[in-house]
Amino acid sequence: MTTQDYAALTPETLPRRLGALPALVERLGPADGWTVREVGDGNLNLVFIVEGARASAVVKQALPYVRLVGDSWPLPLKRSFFEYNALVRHEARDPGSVPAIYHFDETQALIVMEYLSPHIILRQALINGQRVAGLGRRLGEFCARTLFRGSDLSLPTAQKKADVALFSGNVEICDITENLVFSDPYFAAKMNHHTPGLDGIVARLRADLSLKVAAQHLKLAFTSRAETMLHGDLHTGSVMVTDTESRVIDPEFVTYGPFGFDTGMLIANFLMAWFSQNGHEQTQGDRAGFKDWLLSVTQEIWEVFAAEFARLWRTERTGILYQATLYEDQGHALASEQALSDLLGQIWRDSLGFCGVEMHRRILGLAHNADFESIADEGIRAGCEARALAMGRQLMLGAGAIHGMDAVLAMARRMDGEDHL
Ligand code: SR1
Ligand code: MG
Repeated sequence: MTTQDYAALTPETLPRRLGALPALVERLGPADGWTVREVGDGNLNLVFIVEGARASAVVKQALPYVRLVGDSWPLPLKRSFFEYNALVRHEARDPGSVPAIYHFDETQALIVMEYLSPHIILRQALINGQRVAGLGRRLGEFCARTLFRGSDLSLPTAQKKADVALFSGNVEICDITENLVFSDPYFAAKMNHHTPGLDGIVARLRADLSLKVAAQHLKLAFTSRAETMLHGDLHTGSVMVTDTESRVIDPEFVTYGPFGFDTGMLIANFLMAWFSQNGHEQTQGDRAGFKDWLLSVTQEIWEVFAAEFARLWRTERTGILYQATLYEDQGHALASEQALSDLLGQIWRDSLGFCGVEMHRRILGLAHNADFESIADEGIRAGCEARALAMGRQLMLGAGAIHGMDAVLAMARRMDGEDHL
């Protein structure tokens, strides 16, 4: 097969084209009994739920262009290969954290995987005001395990270098992040859009030269510091949940980058969920308890991340960095603890910076999030977004002086009562 053999699936063609695939037939039963729905609501891909007599599965297929924009923006199918490889590594590094993979077809750029049911997208749950038990713990562990175990702290050096080389092929996807996250929000880029009432604060942010410099320092970190395998797009739309379970999906933005990128993106999306809650109230204050829960989850993500990262440092530090031969084996365990503390401090500061740019780009750039977009009243939406924009700026410019999540949450609470329009 060549790439010319690729054809996008439709609900009508899927049973005929995949009806002989053992990965599907053996699980679902014969294809003549399948019902197929296309449910993709993301920015890039087709997602089909295939229901058979015995079970169901998901078929995710890349499109050769950006779905959100259309075929004027081509995007290579190879991102499916990178996503598959990332999922395999996530499963190995944090078993049970991602959907089970049943089949991968590189030519058709499709992955057949477990249908998570009755899961919904976490972002929608947070808009609905639904709590998820164990969410902070699960996401904190996922970040620590995948980030630690994908790095030179853990991997044999040849394997880490091979993976850096492998994932460096995900060029066009990285280009999206490099432009949409780190540059476009800070000038009037063509595809940008924002809520009309934000014009004043947007003009102020784009005239803020320190902010532009901070954004480019962060971009330099993203492009040059190949510290670990990132999920690369770890927002609340990349997590599926029930009331008690959470799974991470959709790592097609995988690349090697700084430890703090995934944690920063994730924290940003919880803070945006929090700032958006005033727009989802039915009666004034009826989201107060839920907002407290959101901040407690944000805190738990970081606390669990740091604790699990430290546990792995003490028990699994088998890579080429900070070897035990230099520290513990010399009776210098205290120096190892100091190095760990320094590294966690660096990851914290990086996380705050990445958190800030993510908050900006979801409000000013091309790809917005439903937390804010689903607030019908533009005036209320603009107020919520303005607070998030102001907080993003403080995080980017003040990262070095914000010592701990308590300070971040206090800042969010304070800003929630302010008018930044
Ligand atoms: C053109 S793609 C826009 C965004 O969608 C993806 O989910 C990533 O977040 C990307 O930045
Ligand atoms: Mg995605």
